Amino acid sequence: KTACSLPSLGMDASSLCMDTRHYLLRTLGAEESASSGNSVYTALAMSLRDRLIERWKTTQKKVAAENGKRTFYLSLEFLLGRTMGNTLLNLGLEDAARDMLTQEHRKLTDLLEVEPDAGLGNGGLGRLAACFLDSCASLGLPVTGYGIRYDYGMFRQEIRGGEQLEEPDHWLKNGYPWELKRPERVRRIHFFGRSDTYHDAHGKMRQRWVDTHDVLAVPYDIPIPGYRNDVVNTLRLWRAAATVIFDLGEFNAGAYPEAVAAKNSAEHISMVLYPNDSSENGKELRLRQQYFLASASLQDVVADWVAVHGENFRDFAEHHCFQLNDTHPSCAVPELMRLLMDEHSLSWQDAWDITSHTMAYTNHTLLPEALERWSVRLFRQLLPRLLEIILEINGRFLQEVARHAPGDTDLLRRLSIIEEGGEQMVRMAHLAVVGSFSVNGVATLHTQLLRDELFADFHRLWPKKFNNKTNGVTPRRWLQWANPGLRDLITERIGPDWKYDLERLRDLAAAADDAGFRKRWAEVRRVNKKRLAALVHQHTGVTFISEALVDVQVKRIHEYKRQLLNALHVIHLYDRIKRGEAAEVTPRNVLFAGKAAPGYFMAKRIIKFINNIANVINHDPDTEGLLRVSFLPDYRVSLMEQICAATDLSEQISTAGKEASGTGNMKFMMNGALTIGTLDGANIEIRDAVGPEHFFLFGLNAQEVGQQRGHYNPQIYLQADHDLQRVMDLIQSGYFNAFEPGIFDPIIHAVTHPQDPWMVLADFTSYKLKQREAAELWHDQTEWQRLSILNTAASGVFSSDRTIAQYNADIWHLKPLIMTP
Ligand code: DL6
Repeated sequence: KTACSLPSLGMDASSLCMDTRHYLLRTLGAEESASSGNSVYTALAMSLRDRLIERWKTTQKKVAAENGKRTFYLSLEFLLGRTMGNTLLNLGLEDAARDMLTQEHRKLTDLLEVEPDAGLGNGGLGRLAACFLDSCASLGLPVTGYGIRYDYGMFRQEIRGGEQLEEPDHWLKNGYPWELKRPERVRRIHFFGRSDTYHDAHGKMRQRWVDTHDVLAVPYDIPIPGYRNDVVNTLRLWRAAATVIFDLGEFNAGAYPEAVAAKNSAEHISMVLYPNDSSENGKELRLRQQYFLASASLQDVVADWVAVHGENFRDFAEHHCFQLNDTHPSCAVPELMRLLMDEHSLSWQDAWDITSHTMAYTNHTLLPEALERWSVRLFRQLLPRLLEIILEINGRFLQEVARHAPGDTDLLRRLSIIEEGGEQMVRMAHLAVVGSFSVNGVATLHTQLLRDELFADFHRLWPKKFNNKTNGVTPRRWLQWANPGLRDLITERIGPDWKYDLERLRDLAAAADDAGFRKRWAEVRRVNKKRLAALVHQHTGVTFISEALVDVQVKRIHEYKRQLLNALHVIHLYDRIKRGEAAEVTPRNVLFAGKAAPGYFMAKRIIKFINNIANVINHDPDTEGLLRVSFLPDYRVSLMEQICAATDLSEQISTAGKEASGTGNMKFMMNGALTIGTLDGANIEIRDAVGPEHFFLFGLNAQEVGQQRGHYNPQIYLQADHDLQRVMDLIQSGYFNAFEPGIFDPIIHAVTHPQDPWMVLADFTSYKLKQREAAELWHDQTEWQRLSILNTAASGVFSSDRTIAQYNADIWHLKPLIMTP
């Protein structure tokens, strides 16, 4: 019997107010009259966290009682952004919090701005993981996320003199009220040492990993609430810590820095997120991070199993699935083998049956430079026991292939997990494919290209392993939260059911022909655009033209995403204004944002190029009221929440076949933007959903891009388009770099070179013509708003709830939790 029991927490403004005051005054020790925004934010976060914890506990009890299958989503990145707004929305406490704060003469919007983004990811892949967690919880699926708690997330970007400067992102400096440290669940991770053969108590010859240098993995749990269903799942992030803080011998000898060297070196593992989006990181520390995550997470899951079932692993595979978010966590394959064989005495065959029936791999890129390979030499040094297991997996796999295709040594060479030739390398994608029962791409075209090109040999071997799961985004954050005006207008028109089933947005299509509704739709969008204009002005000094088309390309800066194509078009618009065609140019605000990987020279030069163009255009009086160009610094989740609600034209203009899916494209569509895009990634499915006549399609398709390879001649396109020639002449003349001679030569060289893999000039003319169509349509506001509504109405299929339901139906097979009140 307990001496006292706790009442359950109230979900109204006054309970929230009491608790927030309690934390503010009694826990944080703030002054009633002069508490800072940060203290109030923290106090409110703590009261919300209490409510999350209540539901978290019941969810955990339910999961344990049902003893069903569970999925573990392993990812080096979770790009959560801010958490308070999402928590208020999902718990249904938004109005209560607003009322409470109004009484205190504070605004919720101000308080929300206090929270730094948790930027533990680079871009699409990390944000997808965050959307998936929201959907899993909202669908009541028992899914746990496992990641790394980086001390420093994605760098903060500043723009100075048009160039990107990187600043460390110390997102934890004021503490993070959404996490709970779980010191009782610390795990020990091995590095270095050697593999040792020994005889166990039964005289059986076994392997063990000895003489290791160990690091501790300390878990921090973040609650992930579902949407109004009382389910709270877990995101468990690991932080690295030293096994011994101090070397007392060194310390006593006066060698103070040396005494803490081991601690520092251990803690480096979770110090910082590698900021490369689409290229290999290739550094030893990165491999340490990958193994650290895989080992800590698997040990955690295996320990839970052993606590209940002892050493009986017979049903383990039926109860677990590990979804690998790209190859980054694919050390999980040999690590699970190691744990089962070395630590729990299973035979190779039993361990392999379990491993290869629990691992599932998602591929997110076809770009060769992003496909991870680690040198065998590094593996041998850092993870000797793992390498031994990988080599054994490969040996057995190649024997199977040889039986299947006798004498085909070229096939063996192509399929091998170990790349031969130069320095031996471990191909992580091959390891993931061989070790998994499911391999999926993230959009129809991408999966097709995986089957036909990247993994063609594997696909011939195991056709059933391959499947598609087109990405999606959570409509809670990306529509309901980001666009409350639209949310309320939609609900007023079609009722609230769409909030639980986004496909119901279809019911909105009929409203596209209702003039009164269109007017209100346009009005909501106008308010959003004003808010975005204020933000752009605040951060760049650029004043947007009111009522003008808002044309947006925000995403990582990469040559394949072709911000350059957009920039060339902007110059073309400027050129038209300057040559006296101002009357034919539709007023337009062009917005760019995105970070370049710090070591990616061309991406950084593209940022400089865009900023210089913006500077020239915005200061030329001839462009007044016609064209504004801005580069918004430090693109991140919380900025996108404002941007996507205010965009008219969404730029999805990658070279066909290069963008695996894209997810920004979906966020824009959901919020009523029209898309100009190539037949790439999920654009194809967006166009199918909204109808081809409502999508501005241009450019070569993936097949044509493939056919041009080796024969591409940009000069042909240059000579065929007078406008393009003028654009290139203007750049070449130094018009945009008057005092910085030669700085854009690399850009000129890149787009005019026959080796340009991104074929920028090939698509310029069709892009220009489609842009003209879009600009003409803008003048017909009735039609534009109609198409805007139709875009939102057709966007239901891009909810990550649909994506997750498909993962569950085809790969995970989890039983949803039903929480009884
Ligand atoms: O699947 C999420 C996201 C896709 O939408 C993007 O198209 C794709 O570029 C991105 N991939 C990466 C590459 N990382 N790796 N490996 O971020 O994934």
